Amino acid sequence: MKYQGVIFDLDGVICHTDQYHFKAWKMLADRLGIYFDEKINHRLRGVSRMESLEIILENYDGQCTQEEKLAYAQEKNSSYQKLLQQMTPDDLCPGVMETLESLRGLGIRLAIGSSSKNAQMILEKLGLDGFFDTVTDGNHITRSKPDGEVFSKAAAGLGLAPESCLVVEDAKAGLLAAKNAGMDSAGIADAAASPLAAYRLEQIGDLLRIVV
Ligand code: B16
Ligand code: MG
Repeated sequence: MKYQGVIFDLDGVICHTDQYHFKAWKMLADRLGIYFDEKINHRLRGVSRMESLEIILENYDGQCTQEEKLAYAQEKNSSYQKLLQQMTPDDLCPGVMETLESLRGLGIRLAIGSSSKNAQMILEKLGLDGFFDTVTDGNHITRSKPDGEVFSKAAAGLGLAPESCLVVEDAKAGLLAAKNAGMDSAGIADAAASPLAAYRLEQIGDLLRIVV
């Protein structure tokens, strides 16, 4: 087997929560009179909540204190968590469940490596609570993607060396994080065309021929 473990990013790989992130940030931005659109939202993929807020505030004319920033991030997260309540196992990306089951059948260890502090809630809504051998998320790290910490911790949780793990990512920040953690990565969606990715996934099931 070429890899003994596969570490999956969550948002954009296992499911799509970007629409909910967008709606929740848009509500905050509109309230504060800040211009925000889908293009700016795209820059938020894979980066932490506070870093996302800083990107949004690039279009803010006023000044804000650290206390106000924390309150804004909290406001966005409350809206986001309300939107997440509508998620069900039907929100899994196509082919994900079959691919996870097949990889497990091959003896591959499976992890989540996500920047999100809401990863546990999302996994529960998707019916994947307790499914992964280990879950490393935004609550377990001090440095967000593109730092490699989230994937290094996930590999440690699997009990595997970095070179035995393959990372699956949809965002540039995540591909860089895999590189910084010393791991190969497979890019899906927008990340598929990136030269940072060792493999290009047209669909998630392509992983089955990569890992063997
Ligand atoms: P939260 P991933 C990331 O998840 C999202 O892609 C990114 O847009 C979001 O800002 C980040 O989680 C933090 O999310 O506010 O829920 O802690 O792609 O690393 O699974
Ligand atoms: Mg992602």
